Amino acid sequence: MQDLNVRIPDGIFRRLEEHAKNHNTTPSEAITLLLSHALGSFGQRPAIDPSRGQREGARNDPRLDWWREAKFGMFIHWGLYAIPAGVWQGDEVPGIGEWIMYRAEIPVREYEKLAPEFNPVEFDAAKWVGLAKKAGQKYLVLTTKHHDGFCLFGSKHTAYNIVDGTPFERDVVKELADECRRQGIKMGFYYSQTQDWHHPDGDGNYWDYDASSQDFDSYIHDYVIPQLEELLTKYGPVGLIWFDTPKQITAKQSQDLLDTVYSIQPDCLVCGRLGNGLGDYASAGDNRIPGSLVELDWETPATINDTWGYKTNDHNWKSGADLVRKLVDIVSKGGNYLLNVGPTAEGVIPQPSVERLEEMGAWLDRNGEAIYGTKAGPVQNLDWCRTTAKDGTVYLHVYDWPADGRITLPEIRAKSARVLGGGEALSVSSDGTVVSGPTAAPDPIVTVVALETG
Ligand code: FHN
Repeated sequence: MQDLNVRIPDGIFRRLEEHAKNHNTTPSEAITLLLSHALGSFGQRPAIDPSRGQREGARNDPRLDWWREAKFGMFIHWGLYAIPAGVWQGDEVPGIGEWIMYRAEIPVREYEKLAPEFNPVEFDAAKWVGLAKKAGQKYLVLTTKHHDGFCLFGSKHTAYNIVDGTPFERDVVKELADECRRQGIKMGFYYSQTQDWHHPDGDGNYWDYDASSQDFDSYIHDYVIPQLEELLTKYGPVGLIWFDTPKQITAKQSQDLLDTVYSIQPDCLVCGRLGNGLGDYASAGDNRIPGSLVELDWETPATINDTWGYKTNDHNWKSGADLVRKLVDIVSKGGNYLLNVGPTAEGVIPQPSVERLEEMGAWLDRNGEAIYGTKAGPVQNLDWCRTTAKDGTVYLHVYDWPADGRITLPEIRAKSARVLGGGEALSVSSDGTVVSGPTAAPDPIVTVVALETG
């Protein structure tokens, strides 16, 4: 509750904790949800905005098969904002770290001075990709250009990039793309197509530029498209382009970007945040998990603490167990989880993120069979458990292990049951609806029981 800076009476806090537990969230998230209910805004904010949805025909498109199987990816927000890390001229700037230029209305000429300071000598692509692998993440999405306009790749269309504008002079997009290929992880590129606070014709910088004299269409056609062409021709096969915050982009401009991607790399996927309903898969709101099953290909992008770009003073880390439960919850409803890390200006992924990702990876080592390549499970809307399914097996992800060890599921007829992670075979009642196991939860985070039904 500290981040909200209000005192909550003990009784109410306990009820929030209970609500949080039942809804697989934290007390802070629970209060945000309750407040949004109270303010009547919840109904107007669906978890998946149709304009960031899935284009017609994509639901059965086999190009998405690798992504459907992957379920879990690593998001990386990295750029010049990692230098101020939430503090500008001695003052803490509230909000997410990568928005510091906007929140503090830092003039382009001032913010640009960060580039010659950017020298992430600790950056090691093999370490970052190795961490994603260890965490059980199957794809990685890097901010090649975020809203501040700074590019993490060498570009002939601006010198405001890591190769030409910093003492580091290394193309981290190339190093990461090569390393992903080496370690068998799909590489995706985040690219802010609408907001660009550095480009005179980009969206969002109202403190330096006068919107009425901007030429946004020229920015799209003479800058964004040529940069996309670079990203799609210089770094080998690209798994996906993760566009973001469509805002003023028109249907024609979104279509032009889509055509650019498909014409160069037909297999490259495009995230729903391209806008105008044209994405290959839908994108939920940040940190938003739909309340129930969604019949689309969709993804929740999410933070481990409360920021995407690194902030020195954000220590509000979700626990490893909470993150595992969020992954399970999302997968049980048919979605993917894209979980973010925000490396420091030196190029180091913060240790609390490393620890949590390793904890998730250890859980996935035991239980990955119930996550990768599965579909949403046949039983939804249970408090104590989530379900996923594949090939004649239903997986029960049990949050609250029953004290008597008996699990009853009238909707399912099991022929046999086993606990994942080397656990024992469980006995099944003759009608296949009751499974009996140990009285103590076999897995301290979430126990998965595989029911053979086929
Ligand atoms: O404005 C961005 C934000 O900085 C961050 O990149 C997130 C990640 O999903 N997307 C936008 C807000 O939704």
